[in-house]
Amino acid sequence: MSRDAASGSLQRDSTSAFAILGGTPAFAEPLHVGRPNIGDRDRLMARIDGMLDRAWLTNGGPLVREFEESVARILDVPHCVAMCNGTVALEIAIRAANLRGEVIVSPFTFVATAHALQWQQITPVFCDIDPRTHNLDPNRVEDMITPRTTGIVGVHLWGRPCAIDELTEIADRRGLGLLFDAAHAFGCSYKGRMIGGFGSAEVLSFHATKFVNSFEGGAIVTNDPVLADKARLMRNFGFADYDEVSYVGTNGKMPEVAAAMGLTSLESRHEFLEANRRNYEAYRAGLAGVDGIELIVHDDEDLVNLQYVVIEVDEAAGLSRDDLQRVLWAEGVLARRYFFPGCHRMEPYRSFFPHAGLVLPEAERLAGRVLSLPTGSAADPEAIVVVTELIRQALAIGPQLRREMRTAGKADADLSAPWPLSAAS
Ligand code: T4K
Repeated sequence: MSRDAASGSLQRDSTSAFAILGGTPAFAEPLHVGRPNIGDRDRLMARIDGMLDRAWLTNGGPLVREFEESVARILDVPHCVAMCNGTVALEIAIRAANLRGEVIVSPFTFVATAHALQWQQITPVFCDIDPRTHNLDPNRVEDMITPRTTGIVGVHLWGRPCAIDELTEIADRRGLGLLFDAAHAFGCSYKGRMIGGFGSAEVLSFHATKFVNSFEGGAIVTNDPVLADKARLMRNFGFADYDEVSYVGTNGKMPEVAAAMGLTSLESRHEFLEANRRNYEAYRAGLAGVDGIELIVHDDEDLVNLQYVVIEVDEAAGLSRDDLQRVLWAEGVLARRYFFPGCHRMEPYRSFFPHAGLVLPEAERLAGRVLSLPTGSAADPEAIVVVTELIRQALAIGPQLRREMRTAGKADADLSAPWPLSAAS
């Protein structure tokens, strides 16, 4: 943090005080979205020591089995099949659930959800979202069903559950498979039941940036023993025995070192949640009453992990989302436009469906408004107060700031990765 930010005297009451127009940045080091939650290092190192002593590094080792049992217990689901990452877990779940042809999915998600289908020559059919939940709008799903449709993949974006009851009813009535991408939803619940037990299967991500992480990792969780067995075989090349292969398979195995991190991370999940809650409340307090900014909310009845803090920026208040992002980046706050511009505007989908945007008005609108802000156990609460002050003060003089950014040639500043991705300092 710079000296004025650290002393709590952040003053951005004139346009020239903002770093984008020549002022001193609030943060000397970039403040990232997605800084990993690191659990107890001693516990991690002890597990890694044990792994090295056993000389059992992957292929169904004891740490992976313990991790699977722990996840299954926490989510109250009978089967957990750990994988090397969430994307491969999605691919395997899609194959194990026998989805083919066309599958209905939200365009407003990380591109992995769509890619996991397309990778297997299944066409993702993008269906518009509900602007209140950011998730698939069940009222639009039926319009997208064709004779080639075999399933629906819902995404619990930001850990907020999909319209699970409605999607289940549609899938059952129309004879479709139903999977959920629960990459954001570990530890979240829906109507008193843990996310993980809905649809034919749900898919988790334990990527470094997730609430609970195993460096890289993922899992399929399901109530269906047949699907779980299939997924177990598929993640290990289809091997049912030393010399017998029963399905086409891949290498989706989670290594022991990842499970060591996953188990350690699970042990600290209550502390991670506490940090996320503290941060979320600081954002809520700091952004209250700021015209043009809406912080996404969660249902009080549900369990949450609060791993994403997302605001919607209404351009009518004077600054567009991109203007605000440029202002924040100049200050060292690396807010992210998750999930701009929407999968349908990424390749290969934009070439396949160049006019998809016409039937996705809500996804298009939302992709222009959202901004994810730093949180997690690595985010210093004082830093969050500074971030909210920056936003508040920028919006207070929004139209003037925007005009002067234009005059200074800063309104088009590049929003591609500003720091080397491999060396996020
Ligand atoms: N479905 C959904 C809905 C998902 O969101 C995701 C993944 C998946 C499926 C697929 O699951 P995985 O196959 O990944 O298990 C990041 C993550 O890589 C990705 O896991 C996540 N969603 C997505 C939302 O975010 P990028 O391309 O934005 O990552 P990157 O490299 O820009 O990192 C984000 C920020 O995190 C950086 O600004 C710095 C910080 N960071 C990152 C890493 C890896 C660190 O500080 N330390 C680190 O080690 O995708």
